[in-house]
Amino acid sequence: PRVVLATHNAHKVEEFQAIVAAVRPDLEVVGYDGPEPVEDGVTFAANALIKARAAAAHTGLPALADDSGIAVDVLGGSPGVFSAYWAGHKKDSTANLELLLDQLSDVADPHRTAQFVSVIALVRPDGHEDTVEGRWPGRLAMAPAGPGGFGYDPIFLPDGQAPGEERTVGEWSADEKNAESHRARAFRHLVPLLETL
Ligand code: ITT
Repeated sequence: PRVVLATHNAHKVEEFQAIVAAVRPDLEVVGYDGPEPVEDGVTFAANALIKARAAAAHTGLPALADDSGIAVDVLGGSPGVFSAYWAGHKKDSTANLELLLDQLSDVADPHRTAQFVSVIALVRPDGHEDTVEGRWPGRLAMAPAGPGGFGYDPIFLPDGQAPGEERTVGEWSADEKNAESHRARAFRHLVPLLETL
């Protein structure tokens, strides 16, 4: 079976292809370069559905879309759905994570807790819709580290690492991230729904 992945973010495409290949190697994930709808939802699920519906309508294929972001507890869950544009209208990862670090400059551990969130929507040609969610808990580092990943990865310290040996996701390999991430966790919930494609 084929699905179209309704994202214009090349990092997400790469991560999805690795995550899907590990679990459903028979599933062919094709890219989407059709029109980008306006993401004006106020929840991850609403925005994921907006993107998946547009790609399903445009291609006639079952469509997957991910809407994701980082939710910082001490900021009441912000940047959340506004993660891609936190520092302005331009998608600038460095500006976004620097602004977030500035906003948390007075906040020390253990109050720097945050979660990455991914909601994946599946929209089928017959109009049937599902959403699944994955969360990845951790803390924000005081400064960025590591060349890997994208977005807020260089400042995210996932839970479960040995004290003194903690690395940001920017310092993790792609394989390590794809085994643990919010996107991988959401995808696990999606697997049973893909049986019937
Ligand atoms: P599409 O809408 O085309 O899928 P996008 O990058 O605009 O691409 P979102 O609207 O879902 O996607 O914004 C997600 C933002 O949240 C993204 O730009 C990053 O800043 C952040 N983010 C999401 N997942 C992340 C991850 O795995 N690592 C680091 N940052 C992430």
